[in-house]
Amino acid sequence: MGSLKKKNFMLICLMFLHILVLCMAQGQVHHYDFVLKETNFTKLCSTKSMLTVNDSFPGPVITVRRGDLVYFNVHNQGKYGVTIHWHGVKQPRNPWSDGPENVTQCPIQPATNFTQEIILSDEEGTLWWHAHSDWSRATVHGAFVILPPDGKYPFPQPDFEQIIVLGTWYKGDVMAIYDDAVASGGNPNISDAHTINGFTGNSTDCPTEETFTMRVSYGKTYLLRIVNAVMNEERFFGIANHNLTLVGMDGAYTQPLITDYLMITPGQTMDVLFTANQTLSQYYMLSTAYFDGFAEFDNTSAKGIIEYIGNYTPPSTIPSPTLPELRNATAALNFTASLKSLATPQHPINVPKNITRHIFIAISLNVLPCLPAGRTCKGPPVNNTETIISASLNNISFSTPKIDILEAYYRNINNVFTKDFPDSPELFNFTGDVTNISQYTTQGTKVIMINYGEAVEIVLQGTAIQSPENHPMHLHGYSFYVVGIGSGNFNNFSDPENYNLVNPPEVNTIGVPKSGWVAIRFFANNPGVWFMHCHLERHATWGMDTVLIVKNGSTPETSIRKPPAYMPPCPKS
Ligand SMILES: [Cu+2]
Repeated sequence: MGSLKKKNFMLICLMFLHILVLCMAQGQVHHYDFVLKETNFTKLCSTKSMLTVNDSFPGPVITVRRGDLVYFNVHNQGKYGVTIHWHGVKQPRNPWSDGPENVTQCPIQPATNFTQEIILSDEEGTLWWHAHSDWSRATVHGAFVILPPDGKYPFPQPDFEQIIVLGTWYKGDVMAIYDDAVASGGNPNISDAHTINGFTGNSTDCPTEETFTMRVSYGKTYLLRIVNAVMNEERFFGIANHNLTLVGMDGAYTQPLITDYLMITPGQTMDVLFTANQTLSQYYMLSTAYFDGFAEFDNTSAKGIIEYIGNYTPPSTIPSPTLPELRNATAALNFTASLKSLATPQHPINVPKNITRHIFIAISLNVLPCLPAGRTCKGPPVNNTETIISASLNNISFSTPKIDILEAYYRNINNVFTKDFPDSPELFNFTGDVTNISQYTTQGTKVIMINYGEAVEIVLQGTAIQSPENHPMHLHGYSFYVVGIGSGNFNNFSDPENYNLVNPPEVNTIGVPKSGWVAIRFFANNPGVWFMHCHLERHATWGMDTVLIVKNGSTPETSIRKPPAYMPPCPKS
C-alpha cells in the first residue's frame, strides 16, 4: 500500500515536471506591424527617398525572449515588391516565413501585406532582420534581440546595453545602382560611407554631419549588440584604449574572447562587453574595411565616439584604435579561428561526430559570356572578349527562378529547379596557380537534397579564380558548428585530425578565409527549403548561392508545416 502511494506520488510529480517543462518551453506571443515605405533622408549633405520600415534607418529594434513567437504583418506601401528575412532564426519546420525572394516566397507586392510567423527556438543573443530581395536590405534592416527567459546571462551582468548597427550609405538610389550593375554586367557603383546606427560621422565633404555618440559612466560595463548590416565589405571593429570581450555571436553564446579588435562579416552579429575603465575622456569606436579582393570598393571607415560622463577637457585629438590594416587576411583568419562556443551544461552544444553526408563546395568568382550579341558588358575582359561578372558554387552560378522553390517543391511544380547540385566540384589546385582554369562558369537552379536527420559536413573551399577573397557564407534555417578553418586547400586526411569537436563556434554566417577553407557541421533536423549564399551582396547577386532542401522525416513532427492560408502570389507563368 505504502509503496503504491509512493508510486502514485512519483507519477504525479513526473506529470507536473512534464507540465513545468511545457510551460517553460512556451514563450510569449508578440505582434508587430512593419510598414515598408519611401522616406526622405539627408546624409552627407544630400537628400534622397529610400525604402524603410516604419520610417526609420536603421529599422526598429525588436526585443523578445528565447522561445517566443512573433508575428510580423509586413505592409508594403513602397514602389516595388520586397521580402523580409529573419536572419539567424531557425524557423523550425516553417520555411514559409523565412523570406528570401523566389526561394521561399514571391515578393510582397506594393499595396499588399503578408503576415510572417517567426518561431524562436534555441536562439539567444542578437540576431537581425533585413529585406531579402535585390539590394533593398541596404536600407531595410534592424536588430532582433533575444533575451534569456530569466534575464540572466552566462557572463557578468552588464550595467547597460547598446545596439550597434554597422551599415552602408549610398547617396544614390540603391535599386538604381543594382539595376545598372545587372544591366552592365560590371562591378556595382561603390557606396559613399559606412554608418554606425545610421550616423555617417562628419567629413570634410559635409562637416555638419552628426557622429554616433555613446555616453558612458566610469566603472560601468556595457554590452554592445553589434549587427553587421554592411552590403559589401567585412569590417574590423575596435574601441581606442579599451579591450573587448566577445561573449556571443549569431544568437549563441561564445567562450569569452578578450581581444582588441573584431573581424565581423556582413551577416554576422556579435555580443561584446567592454568596461569603461579608462581616464575620463573621449575615445573613438571605429569600424574599418577588411577587403582582400581586387575590385573597387568603399574604403571609408565609420567612427563613433565613446564619451565618458564627468568634468574634463575634451581631448584635442580623440584617440583611435589601431585596427589591422585593410588587407590583413592573417588578422582576419586569426580572429575567426579563435572563436569557440560556450558549451556548458546550461548552454550545451550538439556537434555531429559520425558524418553521414559529406558535401564539398568550391567558391569562385567567374565570368559569363556577354550576351546577346551587340550588348556592351563591363565585366573583366578575358582574351580581349567582353564578359559579365559572375560567381558560383561548384561552378554553378545560381539562377533565381521566376516562382519560389519552396512552392515548387511543396506542390511538385516542374521546371523551377533541379536536384543535381553536385556534392563535390571538379578538382583542381583551388588556391594555387589557376591561370589554366577557365574563368567561365555555368548557370542553373540546382539544389542540394538532404535526407532528414543526416549528420552533414560541408567543406567550403575558397578558390583563386578571378579574385581570391573572403566569403561570408550564410545558411538559412540552421546554425552550424565551424569545426575547422585554414589556409590553402582543404586536406581530407590531415585537416579533420585538427577539428575542434569540443567547443566549435555555433554560427549562421562564417567568413571562408581568402584562399582558404572552413568545415561546418550540423544535423539536418529542420525540414524545409533553405537558402545558402555569400552575404557580400554583389557576390550573391552574381550567383554565389544555392539551396538546401532538407526532406521531411517520417512523422508530422519532422515534416514541413502546412503553408499559411495566404502567401504572396507568384506571377503566373
Ligand atoms: Cu563572397
